Amino acid sequence: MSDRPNILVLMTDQQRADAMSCAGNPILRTPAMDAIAASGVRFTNACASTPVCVASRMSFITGHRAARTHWVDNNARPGPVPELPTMMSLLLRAGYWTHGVGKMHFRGRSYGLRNLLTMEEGVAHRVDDDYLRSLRDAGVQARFPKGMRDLLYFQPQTSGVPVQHSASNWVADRSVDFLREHARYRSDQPFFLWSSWIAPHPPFAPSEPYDTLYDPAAMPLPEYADRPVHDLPAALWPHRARLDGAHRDPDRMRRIRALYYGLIGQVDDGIARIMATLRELGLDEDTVVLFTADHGEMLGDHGLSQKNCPYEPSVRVPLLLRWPGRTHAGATCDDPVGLTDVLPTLVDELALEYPADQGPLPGESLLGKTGGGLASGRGDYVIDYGQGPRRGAGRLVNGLGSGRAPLDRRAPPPPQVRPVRLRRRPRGAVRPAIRSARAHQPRRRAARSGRRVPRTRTGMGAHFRPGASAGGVRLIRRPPVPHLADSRPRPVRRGITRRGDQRGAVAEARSC
Ligand SMILES: [Ca+2]
Repeated sequence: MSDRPNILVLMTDQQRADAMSCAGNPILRTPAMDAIAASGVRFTNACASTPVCVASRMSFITGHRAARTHWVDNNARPGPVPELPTMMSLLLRAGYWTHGVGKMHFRGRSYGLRNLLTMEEGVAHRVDDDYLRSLRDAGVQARFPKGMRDLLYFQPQTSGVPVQHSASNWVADRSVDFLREHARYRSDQPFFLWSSWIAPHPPFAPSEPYDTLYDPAAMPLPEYADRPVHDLPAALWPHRARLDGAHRDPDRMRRIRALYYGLIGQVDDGIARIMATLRELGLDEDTVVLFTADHGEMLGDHGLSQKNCPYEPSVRVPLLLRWPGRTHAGATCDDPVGLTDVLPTLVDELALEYPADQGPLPGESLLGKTGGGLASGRGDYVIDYGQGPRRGAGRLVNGLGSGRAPLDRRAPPPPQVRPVRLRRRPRGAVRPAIRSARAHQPRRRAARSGRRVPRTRTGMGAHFRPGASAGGVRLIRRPPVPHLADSRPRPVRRGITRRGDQRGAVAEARSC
């Protein structure tokens, strides 16, 4: 192992921590992921720094929490954009050839990737999507190559794209291409390759034959799927609606889970090909391999879907690390760790120069102990959750194993997770949210004008950025949005008849 090993990051989108056979899943078969775990260390209590796509990925590449990155959700842009170093920019400066393939969830900036082959799921990315261009070049006719969204988002689907042209195969194929090209032309230079799949993110639409890889009849039903909606925190009510009633439809829920597992199975086959290529090229003993996901998936637990909530299926992620010469084969580590610990691991192990004025990093090396683990004996891992002015911080407590248990939260608890009181209005479940949104209208106007206003009773419906300090809240003036500031008449989009539908479509697109 050289002092400048290659780095291979394998990332899925929305894969639960229990969705690997090496994590004890009795149904799912993931031999390639298992092989990485068997040759390295598996972290059993790993979680995203925040259970939201873009915010999690930004914390992953910068090593900082959301309050520092200013990415708190899937906002198209953050507040003030800090020029934080990323793991790619640090490695690029250290002489690495940095290359990305697949879904990054950022565009317009490379964040230190020298080359990037894009495959994004959102409509806005089609103009510069390398995967879609490859379909066009191959003559593949597919109207929904990444599955149908909107009203069919949580309907079981089978992709119309042949498996050899499918999105998951494309990530593996382009990763294999990169490895061969690099070994041929740049063998004297270490590489950083980030292979990133959209799967198993919904729509659950694997190509044949992965749509029948698992028998729906063998699938377990979600945990606590019959949880009453009024028992959920108000912030999670929209998630119940987005599941489209699937949690009350056992057949559909089993089918969804079978397709979810099928998507993971296809990713696993791709990982097997990438790892086989590493061995074929003689690079496997000089390449660090990290496998993880940006967050989990509720998959019907608590009657909820996707992520964006502080429950374990949403927050916990798989995390495997194979560092030849450093990790012990087949080791497991129960330390509460997270995605913000990855960059400090690279900084420590590779002696990367991290700018002193950008620190300190909140995480620490995953290899602080021999064989894998933190040197500090950390008792919990703090996550960020919520989007209002009183965003909460949660702690993943070591040893939590139940799929039902929510995370511990630091005092004061965020309003989103307080019990919902509906004694006076048992039928008015939507009214508190409506009142809350109205209550924040003056706050929004005040924020635009830069005035400081007292905090209201609830944080629902607010769009203020969090403060930099953990205990305080700082209102940051939102920059004007150009298309809203423009008073000229907007062109009418034909085919969409109601404004409400447009809002729904926007919300759908932003929720990926
Ligand atoms: Ca995601």
